[in-house]
Amino acid sequence: MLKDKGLMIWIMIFMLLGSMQTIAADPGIVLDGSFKDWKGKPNVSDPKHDIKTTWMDFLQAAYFADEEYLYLQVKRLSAEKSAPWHFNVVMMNGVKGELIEHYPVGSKAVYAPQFDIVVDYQDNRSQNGALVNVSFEGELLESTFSSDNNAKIIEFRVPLASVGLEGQNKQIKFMLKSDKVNGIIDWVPNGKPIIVTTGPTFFELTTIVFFGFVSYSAFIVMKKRKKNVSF
Ligand SMILES: [Ca+2]
Ligand SMILES: [Ca+2]
Repeated sequence: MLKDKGLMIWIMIFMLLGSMQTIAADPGIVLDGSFKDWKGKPNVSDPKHDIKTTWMDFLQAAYFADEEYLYLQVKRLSAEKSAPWHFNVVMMNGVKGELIEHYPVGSKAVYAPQFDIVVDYQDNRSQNGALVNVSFEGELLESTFSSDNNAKIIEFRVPLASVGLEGQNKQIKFMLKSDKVNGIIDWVPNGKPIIVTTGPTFFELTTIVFFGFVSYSAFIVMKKRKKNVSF
């Protein structure tokens, strides 16, 4: 009986350690225009000069998804302060929202909802950085001051609930779509969409595996003890 109590205390200590690990290791992205938090996140590169307008020319997209949001860091070739930078995040497997006709590859139409991203220097031309506005079907959802000094690199997030893809372990398929210039659209990536799976994160998974291991060990110990009862 005393031995079982001791075991219970050990299990509780392990559980506490496990939950502390989850909190300490949360790999969240902060939308602040500082990009250190993107280290180690997956990314897709895009060729330069595949669209004539250099300030619409995507170079790279890094991405990360939790249960609620798809986070993106987007780089372009140059910045243009006289015009807002508009592009779309097309949610290829979105199940909510207006289905818009797209042609990401050749002449085959794809129907998918999209977010509108507008990077705007309005009223802020003398200052460093720019506002990144995220809208869905005309409604402004997020507005964050989250670019580098000349807004060549931005970070933002889109809420997955708008397109019905919120929740854990959901597969998200998306593409970036520039505005059209001389009949050309810069798509990221070229060809198939980016696929990312929503949380739990690697760290949460580690904790779950850890818990599983602890529970299993405890179970084995209990079993052995029950077998060895001799007092
Ligand atoms: Ca950041
Ligand atoms: Ca490009």
